[in-house]
Amino acid sequence: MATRVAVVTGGNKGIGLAIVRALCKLFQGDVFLTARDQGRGQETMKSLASEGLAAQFHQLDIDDLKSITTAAAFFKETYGGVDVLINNAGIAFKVADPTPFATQAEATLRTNFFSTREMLINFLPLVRPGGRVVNLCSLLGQRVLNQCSPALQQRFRSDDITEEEVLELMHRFLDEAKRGEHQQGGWAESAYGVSHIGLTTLSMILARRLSKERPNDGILLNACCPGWVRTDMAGPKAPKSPDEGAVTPVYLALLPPDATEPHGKFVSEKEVQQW
Ligand code: NAP
Ligand code: DDD
Repeated sequence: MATRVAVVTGGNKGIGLAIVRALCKLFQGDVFLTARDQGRGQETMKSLASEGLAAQFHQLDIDDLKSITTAAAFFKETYGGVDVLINNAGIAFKVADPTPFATQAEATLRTNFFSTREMLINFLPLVRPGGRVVNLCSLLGQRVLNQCSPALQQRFRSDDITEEEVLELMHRFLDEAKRGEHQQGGWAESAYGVSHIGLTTLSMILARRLSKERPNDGILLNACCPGWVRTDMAGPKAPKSPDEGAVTPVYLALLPPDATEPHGKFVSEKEVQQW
């Protein structure tokens, strides 16, 4: 039988690193810590080794399509596929950051939505039967959706929204943000929140597509919130440690082979949430 393999993006620190640690202990197969910066990734690999944990490393910058396709080709050639994919890499501007909203919106949607979508486009075809895909999102996305116009809420919550429509809505948000008109357009004032509205909705669409196109493969794909976690992104006042933040993503990554759910859901504290 082929060696099983798990891939974590943004694994050099924070929740991603905690997920890699947990998988090293619990996943039966090879665990890949990926990082956009080779040096930061290798430094983290050294600290994992000093803890007696055996992860493997591959460079992966999700904002760089060549980096994504190179990594995908590596996993196809070396392992014949991927068994667990955790899309953890993400960015957030600090609340007090003076960068103009439109610039924040561009950068935040780029990584959290568009680049994560590129990961899914390139890696989903590699996911083997029984595979698990976990997209790190946030309850903040849900809160921000509640602050958007009823029309936007209706579209993002509808079962018939398509990938093309989500893309169109993300581009519309960016265009309106550039003109300073996003609030008139029905959006709330949070680029990070909108990026996660997009990624959570996309996760639901891709899960429906998997069920339709690969009905017998038993792949489970979900979005989740790790909670508010003490990391460089969220700061020292957050209540959860990175290991505690890793609990829900790791639970979804290790759903047992005979599990049929959750699939296409938004999960927090290991519980399916109303979207
Ligand atoms: P973090 O400490 O800032 O770590 C983010 C990780 O993502 C870093 O490894 C970073 O790499 C990586 N990254 C960013 N852009 C990347 C790119 N283009 N390609 C590859 N890697 C990239 O953040 P965190 O708190 O651990 O957050 C991890 C995920 O959980 C994010 O998606 C975040 O939105 C989500 N989340 C976090 C919280 C929270 O309270 N912390 C709550 C809800 C959701 P570098 O070190 O090279 O920058
Ligand atoms: O929950 C999350 O997603 C974290 C923690 C909560 C939080 O303070 N933020 C969102 N997260 C990442 S850090 C950025 C802040 C935040 O709310 N920023 C304002 C915004 O709308 O982006």
